[in-house]
Amino acid sequence: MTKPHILVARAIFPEVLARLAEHFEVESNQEDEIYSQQQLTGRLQGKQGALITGSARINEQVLAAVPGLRMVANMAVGYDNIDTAACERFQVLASNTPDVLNETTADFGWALMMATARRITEAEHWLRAGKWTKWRYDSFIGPDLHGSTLGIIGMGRIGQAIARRSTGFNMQVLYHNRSRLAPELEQAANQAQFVSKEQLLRESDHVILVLPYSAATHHTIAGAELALMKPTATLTNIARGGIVDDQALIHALRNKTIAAAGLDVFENEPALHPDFLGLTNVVLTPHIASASEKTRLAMANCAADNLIAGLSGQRPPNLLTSFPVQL
Ligand code: 8YV
Repeated sequence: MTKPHILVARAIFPEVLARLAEHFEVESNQEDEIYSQQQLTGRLQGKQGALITGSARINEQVLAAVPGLRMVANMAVGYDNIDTAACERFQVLASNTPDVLNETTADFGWALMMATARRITEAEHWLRAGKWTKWRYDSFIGPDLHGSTLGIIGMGRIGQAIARRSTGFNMQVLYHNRSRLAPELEQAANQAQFVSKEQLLRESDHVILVLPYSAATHHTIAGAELALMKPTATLTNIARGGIVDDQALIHALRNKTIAAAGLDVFENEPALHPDFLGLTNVVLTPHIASASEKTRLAMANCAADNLIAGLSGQRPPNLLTSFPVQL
């Protein structure tokens, strides 16, 4: 029996590529070229499956141009790059990689939130520039984390992992979510309290965004929302850039209507709004929240597991589409 042909659209761990090669004829992009949509469509010709990341957009146009495609496996939990409704119409299976990255991403959310509140990168840049000539009582002072109120917008599995970590900091946790969690999950999430977005923004000292991106969550945080926040508050975004209106955030940071922001994701990443670079009260990282060796390997293997299952007629463990899986 001939093996199905797949595209691995970005560079991945060689051991995962070797695993895939046992099941498939693999065309891989180990040079890690960023394909345009046109190049992606060209590379997908003759392929039954693809392992992709957030940089590949699977939409109506791509699906219409690749009639033989049967499955796309995203190496990410967020799948705003995949039009799942179009996948349903074209009967192309789609999967993501939930759970394997929860704890690593929660760790990073804390790291970014702490660096933001305690001005770690700003202080380091100052030190490296040779400006440290004396200690001052008010050098790089910022808000405390311990004993403060943490506001989590998006209380899925990663949000809950962030909340659990807050017990050691003796924080009160507020959350806002599409729906309220079951009481036992709220209890486990440091007794998190379900509140409106407005109450959360008004009362939190540190707000962290962990919600999925969609048309419904586009600019969840824009000018009106930033205006509700305390001038001493921080905002951390580890979700997707489009959840925050960059222009409004830059305005708030510049005018110090909020204290600081920590951003791992941006509206047009990897191109970020140039004004962020001129601000000292923002910590900027290049979309690395899931970047521990163990987790990235687990994500790649999870995407591979899904693809292997789907293209052999079995139900992929992390299926996003609802039509029946067939060979
Ligand atoms: C990925 C992420 O590294 O899982 C997600 O949704 O944002 C990250 O963990 C990135 O999207 C690569 O596809």
